[in-house]
Amino acid sequence: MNDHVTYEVQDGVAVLTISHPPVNALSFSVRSGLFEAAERADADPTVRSVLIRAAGRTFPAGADVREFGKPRAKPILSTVVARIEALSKPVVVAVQGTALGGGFEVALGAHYRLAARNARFGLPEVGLGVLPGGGGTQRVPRLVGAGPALDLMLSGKSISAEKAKDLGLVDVLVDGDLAAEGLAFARDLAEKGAQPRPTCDRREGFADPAAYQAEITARRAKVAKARIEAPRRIVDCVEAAMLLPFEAGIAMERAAFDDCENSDGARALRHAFFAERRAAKVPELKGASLREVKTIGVVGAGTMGTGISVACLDAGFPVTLVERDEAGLIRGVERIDAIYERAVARGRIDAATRDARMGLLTGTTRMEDLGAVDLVIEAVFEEVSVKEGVFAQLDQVMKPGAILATNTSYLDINALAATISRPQDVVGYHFFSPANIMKLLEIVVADKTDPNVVATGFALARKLRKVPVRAGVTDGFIGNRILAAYRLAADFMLEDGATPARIDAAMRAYGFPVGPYQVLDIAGLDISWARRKRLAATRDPAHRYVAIGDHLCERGWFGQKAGRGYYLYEEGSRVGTEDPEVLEIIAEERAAKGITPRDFSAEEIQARCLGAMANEGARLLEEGVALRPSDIDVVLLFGYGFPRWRGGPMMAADLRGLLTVENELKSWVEEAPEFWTPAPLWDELIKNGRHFSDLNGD
Ligand code: 3H9
Repeated sequence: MNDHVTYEVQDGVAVLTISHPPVNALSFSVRSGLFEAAERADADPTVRSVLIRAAGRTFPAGADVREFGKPRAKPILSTVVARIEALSKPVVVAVQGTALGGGFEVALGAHYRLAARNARFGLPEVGLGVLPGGGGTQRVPRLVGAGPALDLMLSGKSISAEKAKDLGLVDVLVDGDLAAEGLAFARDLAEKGAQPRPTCDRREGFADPAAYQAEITARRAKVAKARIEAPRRIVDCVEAAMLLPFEAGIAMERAAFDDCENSDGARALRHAFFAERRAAKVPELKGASLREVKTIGVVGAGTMGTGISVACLDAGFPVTLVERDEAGLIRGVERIDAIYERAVARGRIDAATRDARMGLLTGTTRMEDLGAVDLVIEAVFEEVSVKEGVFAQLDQVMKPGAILATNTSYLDINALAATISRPQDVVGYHFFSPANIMKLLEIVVADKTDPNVVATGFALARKLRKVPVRAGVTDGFIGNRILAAYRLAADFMLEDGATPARIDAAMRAYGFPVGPYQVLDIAGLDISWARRKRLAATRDPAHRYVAIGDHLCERGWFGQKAGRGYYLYEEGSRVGTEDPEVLEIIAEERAAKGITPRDFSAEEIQARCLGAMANEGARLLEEGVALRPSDIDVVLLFGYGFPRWRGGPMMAADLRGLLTVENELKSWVEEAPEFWTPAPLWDELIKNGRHFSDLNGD
């Protein structure tokens, strides 16, 4: 029919094959091809039944998300699905891979569904801030009822083909040749004189109307406070499926989809989806020849070293873990063992998997044992002299061509690399704690890092199931530079009249799981104190400096682990309460600087924190530390709890309006010119009517 949908007739079966790599997304050409092919099959007197299948690795993984937010060319998906469903001959689909979103909806338009046993089905639209828009909200409940339908649509999680069959969404599981089985099934249907079996006419899912309605009521309560609109609209549509005629339900779904598609939340979530994938595309990949990484060494068996080891073991790498002394090594191995024990206890892995992974771990106190490994990740104490010592030792023992990655959060990797004979092999891998769980991996490229080493890092990150982002060398790389700006903006407000609790509440209201002072208390105030002390010598005395955190640290109030920090913690409690003595310290600091305290609304707190982050992001772009604005967003989304439905600080600035944000920054300049002065990039974008997203380069 066109390049993306072919039509052929075999043994009286019209075979419609979708071919639109890589994931057979249902873009305009696929939709129109399917529509025309359905018409043709209906009209062709030699055709007695129809098979819809997909070439390549997967049945369509959904609508083409790149078309979202733009006028959609007709036929729209729900028209295509309705056309397939209305065919006067039985229609069979054969599903392999992941039938997601619109792909699943196409399958629901068919009359019979075959699936490869390892196929998966899902309705992930909610993760993009929308709802199934190809009739899914009306057809799935007809087959399975409200509960399972809402599980699929509200969680966005996919289910196995077996589960789909148990629920009644799939008719037959296929172990052998799917295309051949599909063809045979369609031919058999024709021979038996089977009739179309449109899903829109089915009512199995409505068998118990009271239970259906009870499910709706319960879910409606659950999603009442959702931060995006889609979950509420999903519940409304599923309710309508039982109460309204099919066509009216479809119209309601359409209207809800349109509303959600153009919301800020959906735009931000789409941005996050593509930003994550874009981040993996770095210039070093072009023409790279990857270095082989089959074995990994980790130096340092503290929290980071053990977490990194688990991440590597989970990916199937043999890991040699090095610690200075026997006692430290034993503690480290015990920590790893405890992580796996917990995973078994929670049913995430079985005992055999744990044993296999622990079997890949070798502990040692001898650096020479790293002589044969392909990659060493150094995760020792964050102190230049300690790291330099380890680097010198590694330089002696590592084989030529092995990669030396440092898990520093702040230190100058160029300087570190310059201390050894092979700076080209040195790269930064900035993991986030807990390193076996947190998705983000900043890959820090030093001046002399060999591009092949960078490319190898990106390939490895995929194996470790991390989201890698390229960063240049600077104090704190991307994430901690933005974090420092965020905290400074918060500290200024603290000094000017806000309280930790007020700032934290405002940022939680924005969507962060915890506020900046809660994070400091959890992470330990001593870490950022060490950084401030390190930078003290080079700090310009004219720059505004807030010493409140230092005063807490001087008292040993390092946060939760010390029982007090910005908040007070009852013995063993992780929930802090406001500490009058901290408020006293803040008041004294204000008095010493002659500041008259004033109120800050939640909106102002949010605007200042976000403005500071975006401005720092603009500086990182100007300095070339970040390749593109969306990389900064990915770092904040995957490493710092930035709410995904806000898209990240750069996207949030785009959505708010660059001129608005820049004007706010300008209005605060007098308070701390070195901090609040907008980076020149703001003006450059604004005067050309551009946004940060225009710099993402696709
Ligand atoms: C929907 O269906 C709405 C309907 O109900 C109603 C409509 C009216 N569109 O992830 P990968 C690209 S909403 C466009 O690296 P994997 C992706 O960007 C949709 N492009 O592979 C990448 O491009 P590039 C509901 C898409 O093997 C390439 O394909 N569906 C889409 O790790 C490979 O992707 C979803 O939300 C798309 N839908 O994972 C499913 N999907 O190479 C979204 C992928 O240029 N997709 N691309 O960077 C996924 O979850 C994963 O891609 C999948 C494969 C699991 C399928």
